[in-house]
Amino acid sequence: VTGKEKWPKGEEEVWKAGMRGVDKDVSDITKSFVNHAQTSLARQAYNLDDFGAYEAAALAARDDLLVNWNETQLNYTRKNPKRAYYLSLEFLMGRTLDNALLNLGLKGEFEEGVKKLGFNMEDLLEKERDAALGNGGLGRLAACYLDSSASQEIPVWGYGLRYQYGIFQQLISPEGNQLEAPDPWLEHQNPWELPRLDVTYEVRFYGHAERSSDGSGRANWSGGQEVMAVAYDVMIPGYNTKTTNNLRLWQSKPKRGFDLNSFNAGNYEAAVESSNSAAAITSVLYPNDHTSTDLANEATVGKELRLKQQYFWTAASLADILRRFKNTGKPITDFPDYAAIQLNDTHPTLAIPELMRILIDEEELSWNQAWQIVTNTFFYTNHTVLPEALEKWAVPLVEHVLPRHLQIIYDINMYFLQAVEKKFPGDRDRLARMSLIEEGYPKQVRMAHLACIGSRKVNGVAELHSELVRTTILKDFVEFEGVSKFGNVTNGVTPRRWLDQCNHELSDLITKTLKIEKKVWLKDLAKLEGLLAFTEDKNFREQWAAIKQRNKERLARHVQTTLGLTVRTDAMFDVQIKRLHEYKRQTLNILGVIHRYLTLKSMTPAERSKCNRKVVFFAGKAAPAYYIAKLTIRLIVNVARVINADADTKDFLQLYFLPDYSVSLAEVLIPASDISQHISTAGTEASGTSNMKFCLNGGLLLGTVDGANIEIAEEVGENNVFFFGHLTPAVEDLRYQHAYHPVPIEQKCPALAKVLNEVSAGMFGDGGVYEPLLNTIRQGDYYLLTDDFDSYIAALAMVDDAYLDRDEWIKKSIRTTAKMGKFSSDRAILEYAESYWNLEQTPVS
Ligand code: T68
Repeated sequence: VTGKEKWPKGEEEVWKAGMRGVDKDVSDITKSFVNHAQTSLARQAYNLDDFGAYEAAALAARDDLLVNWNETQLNYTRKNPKRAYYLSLEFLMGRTLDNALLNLGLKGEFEEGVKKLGFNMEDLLEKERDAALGNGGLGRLAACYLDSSASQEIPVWGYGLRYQYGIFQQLISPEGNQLEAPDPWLEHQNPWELPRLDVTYEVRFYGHAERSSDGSGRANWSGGQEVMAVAYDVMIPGYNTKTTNNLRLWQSKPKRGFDLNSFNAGNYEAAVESSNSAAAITSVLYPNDHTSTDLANEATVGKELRLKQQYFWTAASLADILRRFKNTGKPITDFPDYAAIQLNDTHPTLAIPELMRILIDEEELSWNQAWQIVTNTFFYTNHTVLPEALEKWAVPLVEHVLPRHLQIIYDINMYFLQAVEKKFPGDRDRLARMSLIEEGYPKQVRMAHLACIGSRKVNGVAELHSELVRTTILKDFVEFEGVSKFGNVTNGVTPRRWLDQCNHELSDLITKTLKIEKKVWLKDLAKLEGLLAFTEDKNFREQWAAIKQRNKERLARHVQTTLGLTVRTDAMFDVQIKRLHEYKRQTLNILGVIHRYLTLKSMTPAERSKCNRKVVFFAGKAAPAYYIAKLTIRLIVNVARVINADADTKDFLQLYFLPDYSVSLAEVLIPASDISQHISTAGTEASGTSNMKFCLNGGLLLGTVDGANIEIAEEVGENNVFFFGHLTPAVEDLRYQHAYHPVPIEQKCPALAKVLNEVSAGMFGDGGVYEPLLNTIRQGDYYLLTDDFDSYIAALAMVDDAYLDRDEWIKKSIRTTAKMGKFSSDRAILEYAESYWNLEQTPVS
């Protein structure tokens, strides 16, 4: 298809007369809305409630998206540019309607339209459920990158899984325990997806792999279970452009409905068994982040299902990518010139042996030809250096589920170790360290090593993290392959969702102040720097502060309506929201809160009256099997109960744990924060992305010298952030001290000892319950709370001091937002496109 060809079928005029464009007028929009209410939803003015109205608005918007989506895909087919494929097991999209209307440029028109029909847009937006197909930062990053790819007109497709159940819904029991409930997000029809029931692939599991005896290295893999992958497409509109990219999610279904033999024999359970097992593959998102499958304490069947998810998804995605490539008629050796495949962490690493399998067994290429193609196609992003989070798969399990792939992995390993041996003769330790197979019972496949050697380039997600990748987990690989393969792309966030949508008042003020059109600066975020010229403008500062205040009131209303609790808004809002994990040190924060409480209690009323008022918010989910993380939630909830009820202190300190953290909750919390906490043990948080979101919204940052905090401080200046704690190079020594020369806490950190003792003694309910949590600090203290506690408390005091000078605080807030240009995901995605994938912007013409 070139664009110059003759009209393919029928009469061009008749076709064209039937085609619609994007509805731009309010009257077209209301018409489309009413049409959908009437014919898609079978409702009218008499029985259309807010949820139905949301659905009608969504269907109207969807029609507009589809117009652009069709044009974009046709444009790509015609121009056939090189494309990138972003393989991610998680896409944490949140809600879609508001973003779709923003990107289409139709927010105002839709608002006006639904108003004419008797609805309020804000209420309708609230009716949409989050698409929560992710755990945390990694999944949300994927969503931001899709938004930026489309906005920057870069041909990127996402590939993921269509889970029936996303991340669990978090409930908090009266005792303060996290309970998990299913998230049936597909209960209602999902207007944002397009089922492609005709786009299907067969995926095989188990069976036998027999190597051919002709010396070709090929093998025949047969038998086992065959499952179908069905495509569901999600439209990804760019901001202020026609470009609307695609996210393809795979759903599993049985190859045959049911087993007729068993059915006819009257054995109905056996008849549907295989179809149940096929459907199970995409039924649920795994809720473990940063936890190896071992540590998550899963039964063997659980691990097998996760492995099957990974293979199912990579096999279907690769088959689809190859089919698209083959349609162009180019020789297979050209594949890397037309496709770059980005591996979002090691989860899609099976794509490497899978592509080898296809090229060798099906395309009949030689090993070297195949390896050449593979290593020019893949790119690998690492998101963690925590040893326990590096993915490994037991060899016997891989052999059972994917017998041919295990053969290929062993062959890759053999050729690889031969090359290492050649470069470093006789260095057996090195071979053992670098091998794809870790010795032990059972042996395990090291997925990060496989991803590394099978990729063209490897990157970390912030400067410090990328340096740690080069000097720790992949050090040997840098020595073997050269440092130029190992780069950095600092993460970014989309300013559309994380500034304009979640904080439109601030966005409007910025537009008015800079006198630059919103559609310009939202795609060129460095323009925010222009705000620096206004820090001395009193009137501007007042408007800035007033918006922050209204955002706090919006959050307070949200807490009032959802939890029935009254939050005071004449206080500093201090927020820590992220997955619960020991390395992120929510424990440090809650112990700091207790310390503040004890200090307030010890004061006279007169002394107290000079203190800052402060409200502390926590939110985040713990992996269901992560006992210590769940205990931390319980402690926070019970400390909140005591503190919020204490008449002496409650005017000065309030504490809330907001249940069921989500993208939508983040959109309310982030704009309301005065200070947010990013306090991981140095060297453990790869990047963090919420730190960027808070700062973009004028919240100041309290953090350790870790991840992207460092680059944020470089941008905004160290006097505008609050840093504390030991630095990365000290961590190893400190851990050694804890292990071999422990000093009692009473001696090392009396302030912390006092806090721990109060918890043990039952100040927040049965102290015994918390002993396992407190013991992680008393014994071993792997995350160095006793080392950082004093400097943490000192940093909190500096935050208090700074907040007392409100005018200076507002200036810091403005300076922070002004210097956030670097952290747009547009910048990040352009770096990937230029320095990694070698892609060009391909606007719809
Ligand atoms: C996060 N990783 C990093 N992992 O922790 C964070 N892991 O520093 C970084 O900013 C972010 O990635 C984006 O780069 C994760 O979120 C997971 O969620 C995860 C999920 C499954 C298995 C392992």
